[in-house]
Amino acid sequence: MPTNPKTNRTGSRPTSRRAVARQLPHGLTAQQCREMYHKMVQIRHFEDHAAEAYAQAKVGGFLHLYIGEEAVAVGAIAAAREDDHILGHYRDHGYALARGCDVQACMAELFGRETGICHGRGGSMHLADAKRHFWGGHAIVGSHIPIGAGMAYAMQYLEEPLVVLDFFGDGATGNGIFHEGLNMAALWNLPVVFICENNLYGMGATLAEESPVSDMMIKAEGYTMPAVQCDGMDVLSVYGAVQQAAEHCRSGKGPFFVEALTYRFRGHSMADPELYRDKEEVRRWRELDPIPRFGDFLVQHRISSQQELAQVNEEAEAEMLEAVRFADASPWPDPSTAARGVYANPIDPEAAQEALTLAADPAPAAS
Ligand SMILES: Cc1ncc(C[n+]2csc(CCOP(=O)(O)OP(=O)(O)O)c2C)c(N)n1
Ligand SMILES: [Mg+2]
Repeated sequence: MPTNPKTNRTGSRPTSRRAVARQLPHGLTAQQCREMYHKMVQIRHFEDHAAEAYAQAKVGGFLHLYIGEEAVAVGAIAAAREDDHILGHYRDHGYALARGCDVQACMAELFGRETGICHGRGGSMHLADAKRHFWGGHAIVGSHIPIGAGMAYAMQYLEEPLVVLDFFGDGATGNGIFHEGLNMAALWNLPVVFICENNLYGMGATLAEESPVSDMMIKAEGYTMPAVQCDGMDVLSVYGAVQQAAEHCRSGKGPFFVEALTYRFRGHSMADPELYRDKEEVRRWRELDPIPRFGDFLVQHRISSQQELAQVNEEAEAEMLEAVRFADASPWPDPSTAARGVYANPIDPEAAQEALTLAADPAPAAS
């Protein structure tokens, strides 16, 4: 047998990076995989720093961490078009960063600064970025489910080939508004992917305490909506499920329900002492951490080396340190602008005063 350095012992060529990439699932390229890993790492580091800043009283209001669930936002949003619409609940840092929102502007928003992505008016629960078609960040559980259906109706009406990804938790499926949203979406055949993050808890309530069924996808059946369950700790599983769902919606077949089985490693919010679950359960789920798991996949498929993964982590850390510095140094919003952005067409204060005066002192009735 010739001793060609380009051949292995049995004479066949060693698999090249390109050849391995061709075998990737769901038609993904190696570059897309690297980007998904990068996004998950970015979110993890962002939230570690957000938690630290919260403990230093730099972040006002509530702070709900997405740590452990990164594969859901990243896999789902990577499977959508860049201009598809995104809505989510208050655990929203992952959606924003997965969609490519500016890291510094997101951090400054948590710090309540004028340079924040919503000029410091929204805080952690209300990140939004209209130019990236990311419509928030909703604090009222389930409130954005019919809003997502409404946006999907607009896409259908305007004949835009866009779909809506609407993320919510298992807890939201007990709200009336969830059923109204799914009902309307099914009746009107709307292009919306409902993505339920089943993380086993709604605040301190376990799944068994909050829902008569443990599989949330069963709830879609009542609306004749196709549904799949995916492994929310595996970015590839989420990608595949949402790719299928988005294709279905885009081809005019109506809504689709995706249930991602996931787990939050931290409490409901930073104010949660976590008395409702034991540490052993958390430890077992931490073993499924989506980031090292996908890192192993990248190394095994020779998409990235261990050194490259370490570099991604180092760069994300440096990026977040810079984001915290930026947020700290940013100015507070001017209090006189507090009402700006509350209404799309702000009420003219003089006209409002005139209307109030007239209402208080009506003209005498004609005799
Ligand atoms: C309409 C409404 N009811 C109650 C609350 C208080 N609340 C905030 S988060 C939450 C739990 C929601 O759990 P889930 O939907 O599973 O999302 P997760 O926090 O697990 O991501 C509740 C009850 C609220 N914000 N809105
Ligand atoms: Mg939940």
